[in-house]
Amino acid sequence: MAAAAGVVVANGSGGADTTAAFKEVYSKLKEEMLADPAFEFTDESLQWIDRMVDYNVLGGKCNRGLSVIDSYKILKGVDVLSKEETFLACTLGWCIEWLQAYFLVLDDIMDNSQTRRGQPCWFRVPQVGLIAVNDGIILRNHISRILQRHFKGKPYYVDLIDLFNEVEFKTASGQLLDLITTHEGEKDLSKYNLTVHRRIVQYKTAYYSFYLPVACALLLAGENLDNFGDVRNILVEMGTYFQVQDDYLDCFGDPEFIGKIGTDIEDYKCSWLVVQALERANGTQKKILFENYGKFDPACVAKVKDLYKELNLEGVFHEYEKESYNKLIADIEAQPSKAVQTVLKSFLHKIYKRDK
Ligand code: DMA
Ligand code: MG
Ligand code: MG
Ligand code: MG
Repeated sequence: MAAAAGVVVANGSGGADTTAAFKEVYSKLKEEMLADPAFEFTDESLQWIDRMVDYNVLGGKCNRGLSVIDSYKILKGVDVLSKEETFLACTLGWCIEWLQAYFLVLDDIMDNSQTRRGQPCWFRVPQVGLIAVNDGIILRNHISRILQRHFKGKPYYVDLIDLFNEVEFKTASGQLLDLITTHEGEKDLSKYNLTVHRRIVQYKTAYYSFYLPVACALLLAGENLDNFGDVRNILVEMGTYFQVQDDYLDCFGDPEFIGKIGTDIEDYKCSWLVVQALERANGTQKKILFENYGKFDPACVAKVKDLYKELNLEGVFHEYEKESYNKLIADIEAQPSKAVQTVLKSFLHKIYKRDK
């Protein structure tokens, strides 16, 4: 039942043709969701889903989704995919973007955030509020509907379902750690360290953002994921590096440019920055951190940010960024397959030194 998109992808990594084909598949998938025979839509529910899906699934960089197509081409060793292959790769890419939308809608409620992708968080939109919780559940269900419609009958269908389920479980468990760490022992900063941080970010970010796109491409290419443990470990490392960037941008990024206003200091998050600050602060500086971290008062937030600057955390981050990059490149070059090396390097180059 996999209808072709009508566009052949014929260029390199994330190019204009890939993006155009990808966008076209979005329209088709959304139309299918709005005509799902399992539900008798009313005019209102149809309009709601149409707007809700556009609002939350679109507007991001689509790095995760586009990586499925790029990775699949590299693994197959071709520049051009057939219409059918293009459609399937784009569809899996969109399933990841849908998964991301589902997590972000709920993450913004839990993190009490204001903006996302340059607009108010979905739950802040008038008349939405906590209906956003159910919208998150709908977005998750769309993924199962899309997979069933386009992949049921493929030899790798069960593996695909298992993959999405496992990655969703890991992410939700990471979100749990992220959220309970902030209350544990009533705001005790001395519990925050790199080990705690690492566990949180691997689960909440790395699996769905990095492992999942490549694993989707591997399944499309007919591979058995059990044979790619090393690749998985490298992607989890890359995802850790990506979340450190996210933590850095939460404080030092330009909200206008990154499209979201940081909340990590107010939310008492176990951010990479606070962990680094704790490792470097003297007694007086620690006192400032303990007294001001996790407070909504803008004056307290400003004191924490001033301390981060005093401790030169910008410099510490840039050093970390270089080291992570070099280590990842070395691990990637130790991989036996040239195609796998290219997949991993192309993903790394999409995020290295990102400012968004
Ligand atoms: C992101 O953590 C993790 C998921 C699963 C959405 P975060 O709250 O740091 O993300 P953001 O900075 O985008 O709100
Ligand atoms: Mg958040
Ligand atoms: Mg969060
Ligand atoms: Mg963040």
